[in-house]
Amino acid sequence: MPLPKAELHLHIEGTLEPELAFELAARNGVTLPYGDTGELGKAYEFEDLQSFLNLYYELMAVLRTEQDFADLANAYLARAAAQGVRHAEIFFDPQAHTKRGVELGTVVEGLWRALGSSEANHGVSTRLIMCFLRDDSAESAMETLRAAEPYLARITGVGLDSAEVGHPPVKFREVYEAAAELGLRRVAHAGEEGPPAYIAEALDVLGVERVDHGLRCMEDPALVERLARERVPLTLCPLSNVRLRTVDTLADHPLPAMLDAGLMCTVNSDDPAYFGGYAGDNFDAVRETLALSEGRLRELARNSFLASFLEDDEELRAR
Ligand code: ES4
Ligand code: ZN
Repeated sequence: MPLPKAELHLHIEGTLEPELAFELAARNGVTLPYGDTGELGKAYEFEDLQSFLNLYYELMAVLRTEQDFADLANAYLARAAAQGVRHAEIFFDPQAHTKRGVELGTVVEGLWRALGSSEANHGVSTRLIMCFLRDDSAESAMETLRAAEPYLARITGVGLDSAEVGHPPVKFREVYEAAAELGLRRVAHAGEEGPPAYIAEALDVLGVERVDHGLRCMEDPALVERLARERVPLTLCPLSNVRLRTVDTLADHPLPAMLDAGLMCTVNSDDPAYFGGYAGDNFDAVRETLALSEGRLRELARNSFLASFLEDDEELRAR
């Protein structure tokens, strides 16, 4: 039995497996610049975040209809459930779809076809978090927030993702203020490729409740001390860090040092179809390669529920 856990850092578009990409391409009459899954498979060797994002955005071309988004999310939920995920807080990138002419309503309603019945079908409770692309303008993010107002019953929070360096959190100050006024929870990617200062800025300027990645906090001892004292959850993604070369090898991952420093760490999968594993695979990898004790693994699983946006009663039922 895999350890029950919550997944807090998962981009639904990053769960698009090559087989499903080709199936949807055929269904929608979309031509991919790869002949078959074998040829596509060779494109999964990444240099850095941007080289991954290029493929991630390219393959999204196959996602066109509500049913495509429903099929994508159902495939993810089935895999997650098999690896012990009881609760998933799922990111999606509305601008990556609206800029291709796919309406926000198609994305949200399509995802909801799967998420709305996920507890019954997969035994996985869910939340939806809408991410703004930080390499697009703040104006575009604000328009996206306004366009999402009819769907806010289905959206728990906002996040910030895509190319980090050169796009500091402060760029989105007004957008996050408006999101807070709408009652939305707030998270942001910070300290993946960007400097530790972006982590402090995400907390102080955007008011985030969790930091996605946060890995580079380890370069700033005063920041580590603050994050530990304030019990700020960090949603780490070990296999992602290896594939995007944020760490040299998994054996070099700072997770054990982060736990020893008292940081509230969680282990997540980020873009599992691209980085070689789902939530359980990430747990297995750190257990084996970083030699984490059973106590540490239980701590990581417990943190995932404590750091989730579940209400207390739901959280107790999920774990
Ligand atoms: C992402 Cl790994 C990562 N970092 C930033 N933005 C993203 N969007 C999808 N995956
Ligand atoms: Zn991410």
